[in-house]
Amino acid sequence: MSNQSLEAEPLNPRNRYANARRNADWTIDQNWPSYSAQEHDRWNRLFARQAKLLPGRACDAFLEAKARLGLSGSGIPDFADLSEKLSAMTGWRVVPVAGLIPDDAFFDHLANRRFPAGAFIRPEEELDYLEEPDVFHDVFGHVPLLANPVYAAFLEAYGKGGRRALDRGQLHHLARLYWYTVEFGLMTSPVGLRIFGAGIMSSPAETIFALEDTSPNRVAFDLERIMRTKYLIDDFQQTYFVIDSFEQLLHDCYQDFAPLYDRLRSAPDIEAHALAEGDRIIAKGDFHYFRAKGKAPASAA
Ligand code: HBI
Ligand code: FE
Repeated sequence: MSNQSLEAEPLNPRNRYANARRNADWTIDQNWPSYSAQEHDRWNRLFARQAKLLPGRACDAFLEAKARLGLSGSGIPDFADLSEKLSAMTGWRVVPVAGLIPDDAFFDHLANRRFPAGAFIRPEEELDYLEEPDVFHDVFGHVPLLANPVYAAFLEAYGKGGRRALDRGQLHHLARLYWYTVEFGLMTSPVGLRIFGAGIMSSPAETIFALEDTSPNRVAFDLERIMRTKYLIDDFQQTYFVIDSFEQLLHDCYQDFAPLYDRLRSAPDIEAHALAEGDRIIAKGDFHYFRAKGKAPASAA
């Protein structure tokens, strides 16, 4: 090996799409043939782990859609193929991006039923937790529910609402709605609580924690309360919110947000661990997990 190659900047192992040429709408070429056997194998291992854990824990709509879309443990999906199947169901397509994209571009895609999904797969050393959404978080975690017509309508409405929130400078309020539903939402079922949030769905540890641990609060969904609630991005949630159905989620969000945003301007934020006046409490957390990490707030439990 010449010493020249020793100095060469190693390809960004974390995300080999980071410097990919991108389109004006921030999409890139997934270049599906470029995935290595190691990258496909990593997808397969992540998939197999969740496929074993999720029956009895993921909501039926997710499990049914995952099967209907043919998502399997046989390699990273080709977004073009996946989009053909998905668009025939609800008109949604999956478009490849290199990582997080600007808010306005993100919302514009959602408002047009295009889900921006990271094309890279996490490196081996980040198998269990990663900051930025990779192909497993986005395609395994988020995409299946886009095959559900009611959830599909909700996410399109979220995209349209996102552009309005940006114009009002209140994106942080709307981002909480996304965080506590699309990313970390739970739902009731006749046989107990079930997962629908992608951040939980794609994480083996949080799949168990969100449903079975006594540490977090679990509170019934309330739109205005959620939009006042702060969240942590680097650990499990201290409070999970629970919807009864996607119909309820769509119905509760199908309102003129203007008066809501006006009230929110003057409403104090609610801490991630706190219970609030009017909460319909499903489970009050004992915070032992957070206390053990020295993260339990003084006033919690
Ligand atoms: N970009 N690729 C990608 N994925 C996201 O989930 C994402 C994003 N940009 C902005 C964003 N999310 C959030 O700021 C909004 O949900 C508020
Ligand atoms: Fe996500």
